[in-house]
Amino acid sequence: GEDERLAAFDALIAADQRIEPTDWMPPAYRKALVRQMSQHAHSEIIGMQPEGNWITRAPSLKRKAILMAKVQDEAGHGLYLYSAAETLGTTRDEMLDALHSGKAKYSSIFNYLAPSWADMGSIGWLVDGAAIANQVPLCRASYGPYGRAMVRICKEESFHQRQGFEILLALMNGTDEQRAMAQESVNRWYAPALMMFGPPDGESPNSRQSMAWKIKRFSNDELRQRFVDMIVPQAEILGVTFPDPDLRWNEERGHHDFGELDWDEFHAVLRGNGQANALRLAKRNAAHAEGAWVREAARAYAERTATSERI
Ligand code: FAQ
Repeated sequence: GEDERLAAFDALIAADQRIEPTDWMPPAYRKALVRQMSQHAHSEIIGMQPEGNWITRAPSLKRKAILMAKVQDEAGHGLYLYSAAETLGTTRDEMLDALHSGKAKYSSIFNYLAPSWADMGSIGWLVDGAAIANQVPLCRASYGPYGRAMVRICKEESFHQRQGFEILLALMNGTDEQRAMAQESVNRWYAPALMMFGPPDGESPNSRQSMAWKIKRFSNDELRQRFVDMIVPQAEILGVTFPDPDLRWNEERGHHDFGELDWDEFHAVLRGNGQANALRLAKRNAAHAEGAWVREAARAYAERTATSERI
C-alpha cells in the first residue's frame, strides 16, 4: 500500500541510494524535481544568449572557436536536463511552452546585459564559477538521472570557468584600457553572481524539503559562502577587486564576511523587470519559431523510419 511505498522511498533516501524513474516517489518529490530541473534546463538555454551574441565579435579566431564550443556545450546541458526531466513524466513541449510564455523561471543572472568583451571573461569566471559551486553537490542529488547529468555538466563547466578566468587574465596583462574594461565588468557581475545561489536561507521556501530529500545537499547561504571564499584568492591573482566594502577575511569564522546583497533587485529581476528579461524571451521565441522546420523534418524522418525496415 501507500505507506509501504513511502517507507521504501524514505529508506532509499536515508541510505543515500538513488531514486530511479520507475521507482515510486511522492508526488511532491516529483514536482520539486520537475520545477528545479526544468528551471535549470531553461537557464542553460537562455544562458546561451549573452555569449552567443559575442561570437561574431570575439577578438580573434581562437576566442571565436572557444566561445562557439562553450555556447554549444550550454545547448547540450539544456538537452540533457530536459531529457532527465522528461523521465519524470513531463513533456518537452510542456516545459518549452512554460518558458516561451514567460511562466517558467530561469536563472536571474541571464537577465543582465553583457555589453563588453570582458563580460565573456566575467561570465566564465563568475557565472560558471557559481554554477559549479552550486552544481558539484547536485552530482549527488537523490534522483538518478539528475545526478548523472550533472557529472558531465560539471566537467564542462569547469573548462568554461577556466576559459573565463583566462580571458580576464589576458586583459589584466594588457593595456590600462583593457585592465579598466576587466575591472568594470567584474564590478557589474559580482553581486548578480552571488545572487545566483538564491535567496537567503531564511527566505528560501524550498530549501528545507529539498535538503531533506537530498536533492540539495547544502543551503543557498552555505554555497554562496563557499563561492566567495573561492573567488577572493582568484581575484587577487587576477588583480581585480570586488565592489563590496564589507568583504574581508574573518579569522574567527575561517570565512570571508561580505555585505548584504540587494534582494529588492533580485526580486525585481524575477518578476521580469531585469535589464534583459524581455529581450531574452523575445529572442528565445523567435529562435523557436525559426526552428519549426527542423522539428517538422525530424518528425517526418521519425515517422518514415518507424514504418520502414531500413532507409
Ligand atoms: N534565479 O526556495 P528557493 C547555468 C527562485 S547556472 C531565478 O531557494 P530552490 C550555467 C526559486 O526557483 C544557473 N530564480 O529555491 C551557465 C524559487 O521559485 P519557485 C542555473 C531563483 O530551488 C553558465 C524561489 O526563487 N542553475 O545555467 C533564483 O530551493 C553560463 C525561492 O528560492 C541551476 O538552476 C535565481 N538565481 O533553490 C549557462 C541550478 N534563485 O521555483 C550558460 C539548479 C532562487 O518556487 C552560461 N537549481 N530562485 O517558483 C538550484 O540549485 C536551485 O533551484 C536554486 C534555488 C539554488 C537556484
